[in-house]
Amino acid sequence: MPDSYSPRPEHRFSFGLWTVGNRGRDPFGDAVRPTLDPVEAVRLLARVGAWGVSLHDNDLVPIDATAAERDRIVAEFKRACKDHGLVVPMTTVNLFFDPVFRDGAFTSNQPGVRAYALEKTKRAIDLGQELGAKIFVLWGGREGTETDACRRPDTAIKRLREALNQLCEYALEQRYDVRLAMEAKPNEPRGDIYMATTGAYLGLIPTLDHPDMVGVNPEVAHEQMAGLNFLHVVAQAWESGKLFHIDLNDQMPGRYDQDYRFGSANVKAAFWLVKFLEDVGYAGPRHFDAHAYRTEDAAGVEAFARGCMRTYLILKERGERWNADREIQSLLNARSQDTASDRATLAAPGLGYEQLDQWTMEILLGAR
Ligand code: GLT
Ligand code: MN
Ligand code: MN
Repeated sequence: MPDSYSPRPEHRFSFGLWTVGNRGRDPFGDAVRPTLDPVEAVRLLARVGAWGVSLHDNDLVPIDATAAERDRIVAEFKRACKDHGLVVPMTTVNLFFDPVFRDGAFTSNQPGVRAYALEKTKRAIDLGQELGAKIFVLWGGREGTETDACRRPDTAIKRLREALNQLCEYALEQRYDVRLAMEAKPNEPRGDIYMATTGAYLGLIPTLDHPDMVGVNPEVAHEQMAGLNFLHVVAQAWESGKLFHIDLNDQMPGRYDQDYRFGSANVKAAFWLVKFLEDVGYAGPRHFDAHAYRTEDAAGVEAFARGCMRTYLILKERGERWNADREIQSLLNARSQDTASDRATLAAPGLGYEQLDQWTMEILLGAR
């Protein structure tokens, strides 16, 4: 039964093919779910009420496909999206799975690897344009080290900058309507990844030849892995006009990259995040980059996908309630008239944040 927490296209919820298609493989255990054909994934996403589907080049087209196979697969996928009313808001490139990328793609010491990575990425951008995607994500999961004996890290940064400049040049030459969104992660699969946090990318972007074309795609779990407050990361990206895309999921502190269902681990952090995105009017995709527990079958995967969106919408409604709560608003504004100029008067009153936080908890727990 649809209710007020049911997803609608205007909510702009999207999922990667790799998320609902995740087979539950981990470093210690094999797949527990069968391969999900991309067309099947589109059907599933339409059924649960998603608006968009995103993909890596090789989620759709196998890395060794012939040109004819590629065209057939892409045409079939486009038709499935059209038939089911799904859009492709974002695409990306897989620069981490194949052994050729074992020591990075754009930052590799082997010029042949760097050239191959650049070509593969250009083809992936072409594919994105064919599917109508205006955002192209780059996650440099293999751009890192286990030992820093391999290269000077500033060399890696220079190589990365060079690659991004060439990709922007390519998009401009082709007159493509696309912007790049850089995704950071501190580690995993590499011991250390060069661009460890979104803040690192926000520092790199102004040094590029076409900084306007490049922004960020922060992921909840990745910043939490680095021990950061994700809301503050997102706020900085937003405030500098660089929040091009966002990866929503969840994570317990101090763990490996868990990619849990959105809001399932840190409800309060998820609440502030949803409230922020809604309050500022973020208009981009609400993209879930997560996967179902390894214990799940197809029904569990569906419950996972529905749960991501439903939790978002519940938190959105709680945020509206918070904003409309008179007591909360008056407590929040209580000190904004404090214009006294002497230290003692300014330092005297308590700020009421214990009460404010408790009221927040009560809204979240359904008691207010
Ligand atoms: C991979 C990674 C994600 C990235 C994807 C984009 S792939 O699953 O864990 O965080 O967003 O390359
Ligand atoms: Mn991600
Ligand atoms: Mn992740």
